[in-house]
Amino acid sequence: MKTRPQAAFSDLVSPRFFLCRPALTMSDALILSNTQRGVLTLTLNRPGALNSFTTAMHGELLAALNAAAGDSAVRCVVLTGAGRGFCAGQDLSDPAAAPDLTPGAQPKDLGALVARYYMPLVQRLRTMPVPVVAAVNGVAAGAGANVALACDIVLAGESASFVQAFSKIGLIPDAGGTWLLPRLVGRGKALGLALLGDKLKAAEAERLGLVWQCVPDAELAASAQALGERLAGLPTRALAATRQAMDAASLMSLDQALAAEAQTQGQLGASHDYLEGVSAFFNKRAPVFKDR
Ligand code: T3D
Repeated sequence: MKTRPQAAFSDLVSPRFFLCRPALTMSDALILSNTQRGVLTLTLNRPGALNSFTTAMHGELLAALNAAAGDSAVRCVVLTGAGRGFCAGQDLSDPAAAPDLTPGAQPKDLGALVARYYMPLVQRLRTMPVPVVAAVNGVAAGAGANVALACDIVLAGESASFVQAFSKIGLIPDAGGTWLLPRLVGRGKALGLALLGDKLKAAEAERLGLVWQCVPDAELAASAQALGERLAGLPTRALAATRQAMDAASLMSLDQALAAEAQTQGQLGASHDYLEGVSAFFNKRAPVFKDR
């Protein structure tokens, strides 16, 4: 039997969520949800299959993210996994994706599956009106790794690892991997990771700049909550605009980026949070940001 350090996120998951959804029990829900002090923690909950994605889990995760996007009480989202893994990517046994191994059988349309499920998920993460933190509590493989890397800040427990598992089953990195990886670590390292599919440990991922910080496993849940609360206290609209501006600027000339910055600054300069930030600065008090 494998014994690995287990993140303590289950401690944060409130039974209240299940009580208000009588059709579900704790073990049925594929996404566990808990909000504390403006931080919504979403936990991928298929630990027996390392939280790999089924179409059903995709549906619940996207619904939870959409609900969070429309809920002004949520000022940061933390995404993590139940049990010893973060997410092993596509569930290779899900009927939607599993190849029919009978000779001559029609191949599954993986392109349609990726376009229907992974595209909207990554697009949703990159357009959330609040910051999104990935708290990677164990192995993150295939699309599971790239979903984590699509989040704004990635915290990794020291036993976490990242595997671009695609090449081992004859695929290319998806869920944004071809775009994200070279931007995070440069073309050379990105190709090395993608072609070889080796397991990258959390400490090395931090050294390469693939993740923000590697923390002791026992501290991951508390660190993610503390980081989430810090982000929740910042001017949310400006944070989302910062992500949007940086993503857009990566495809622009300097002149175009300067013009885009001026345009966005023009919008943010008319916000409550700008007035509040400047007022708090001159009055030497803590700001209270409200915009979403
Ligand atoms: O549909 C499409 O294919 C297009 C979309 C593609 C997106 C993708 O994500 S493609 C990449 C899919 N993911 C993988 O190829 C990763 C497969 N898993 C692994 O390589 C390893 O499991 C890990 C490196 C992630 C972890 O290894 P280890 O030794 O810690 O755990 P394990 O013993 O291999 O797995 C534990 C259990 O989870 C095991 O089940 P069992 O034997 O205890 O009943 C294993 O079968 C299951 N599991 C792990 N990954 C998946 C999975 N079951 C279904 N799908 C998985 N991806």
